[in-house]
This record gives sequence, C-alpha cells and structure tokens, in this order.
Amino acid sequence: MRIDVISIFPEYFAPLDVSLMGKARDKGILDVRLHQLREWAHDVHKTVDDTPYGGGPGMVMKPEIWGAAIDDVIASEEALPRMIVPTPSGRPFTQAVALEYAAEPWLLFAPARYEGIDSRVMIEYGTHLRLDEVSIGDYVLAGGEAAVLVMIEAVARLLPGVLGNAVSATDDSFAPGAMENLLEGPVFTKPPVWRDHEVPEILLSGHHGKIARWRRDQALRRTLQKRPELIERGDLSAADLKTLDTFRADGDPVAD
Ligand code: JDK
Repeated sequence: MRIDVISIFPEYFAPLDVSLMGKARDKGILDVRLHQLREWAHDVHKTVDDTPYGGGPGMVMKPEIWGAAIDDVIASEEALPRMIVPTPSGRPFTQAVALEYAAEPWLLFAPARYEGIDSRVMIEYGTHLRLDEVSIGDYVLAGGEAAVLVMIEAVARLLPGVLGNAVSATDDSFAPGAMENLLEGPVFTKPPVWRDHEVPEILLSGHHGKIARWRRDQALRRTLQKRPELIERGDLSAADLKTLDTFRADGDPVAD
C-alpha cells in the first residue's frame, strides 16, 4: 500500500520508522511518502495560512498551497488515491473504516494545523476523488498529524504480512463479525503467582473447551461492565445469555 502525507510537520511521522510500521516499510508492504507542504508556498516566508474571512480567532490554511501540493502528489499515477482529511467534525474513524482503508492501494492524508484548511479545497477534491473528512474521537487536537498516525497504524496492521500471526487482526474486539464486538478478556503469562496474584486456575487446567467458555464469559463480563451498549442480544448464544444473567444478578464487583 502506498501512503502519501502532506504536512507542515513531516518530522511528526518519525514513529512510522519504528517497530511494526518500520518493519512493514522495510518489507515493502508499506510505502510511506512524506511531503513538506511549505515546499509549495511561493513567498519568501513560506506562508501557508491567512486570516479567516468573516473574522474570528485563529488562522486558516490557504487553498492555493494545498491545491498545488495535492496536484503534484497525485500527478504521478494513472489511478487516484483515497484522500483523508482529519477534522473534529468528520465521520468517526472505526475499525470498519480501518478495514475499508486497508483494502485501498493508495491513501493520501492531508493533516491541517491552525483552524483547518479553506473549505473550498474539500469541495474541489471531493469532486475529483473519494475524499473523507474523518474524526478519530470527540476531543480537539492541535492539528491533524496525531490523527494520521493513529489511522496509519490501525490500517497498516491489517495489511497481509504486517502482523506475525495471520489470525491476530480478525480476532480484534472491534473487528466486524469476528468476536461480535465484545471487549477482550484478561490475559496472563508466567509466572503463575506474582505478588500473591494467581493466574485463574482454569487457564492452567488444559481443558480447552472449558477455557474457551471461560474466556468468552470474561469477555461478556467486561463488556457488560464497561461498554454495555456494545452487547447485541441477537449475536448471543443461550450460554452467553445465561452468563450475562449471572453477572447482572451478582452485581459482579470486580477490579477490572
Ligand atoms: C485536524 C487543526 C485544530 C481545529 C475549531 C473545533 C469546536 C471550533 C482547533 N478527532 C479530531 N480531533 N481533533 C482533530 C483535528 C484538529 C485539528 C485539525 C484534526 C487541524 N485542528 C482545531 C478546529 C478548531 N473548533 C471544535 C469549536 C479548533 C481531529
């Protein structure tokens, strides 16, 4: 997958050299190309922002600079990329959106600063290519770069060959269909006792059927406790419903 990012802070993307993302790039699965927006600014000061029409606080990014940069980046190829502009007012970024992006051959991210980009840029490119304005959550960042890092990491780990274990990604809590949107249960490794905390006995038993049921019960318990809105009764078996009733009756006082 090719990913272009146009930003006034290309240094912000240094984490993509590290760990899973770094390895995916070394393997050629991920081709990330960073572009400095200011290289398309015409004046001596490399100005990319101006005062907002109608007044108000802050500055707005100039449309001509973004237009020139996007035109140059997309000029090289026959096909067009899917373009993604982070904004607090965008479509929510979810695991389903990550899966949608992971199926694309080419993504172009346009993270802004200040109060955002002149809206005519989104109108213009919305007619030329598939453009999404996307929010990574209901809080306000200082700019779009952190949102782009989040989205690239969520997308890239879904690409074939990026995760060591081929089944890891489809098993995710929020993978549509996979675990029916239940939260993951608790996990443990050696030693069996640490600071008086014991690993649940069932996990040491070797009874694979009972372990699978216990893990499912823990996922149901955690979801009921932390994210009850995720539970869709239609997806649940009779055994699942019995588990939920037990936890509801108990009031289930637990640490996690
Ligand atoms: C891209 C600049 C900072 C943008 C205006 C918004 C209501 C008016 C500051 N999920 C998410 N959160 N934040 C972003 C994001 C913020 C960005 C940019 C993405 C570019 N900023 C910014 C807009 C405002 N303000 C809240 C009142 C303020 C994405």
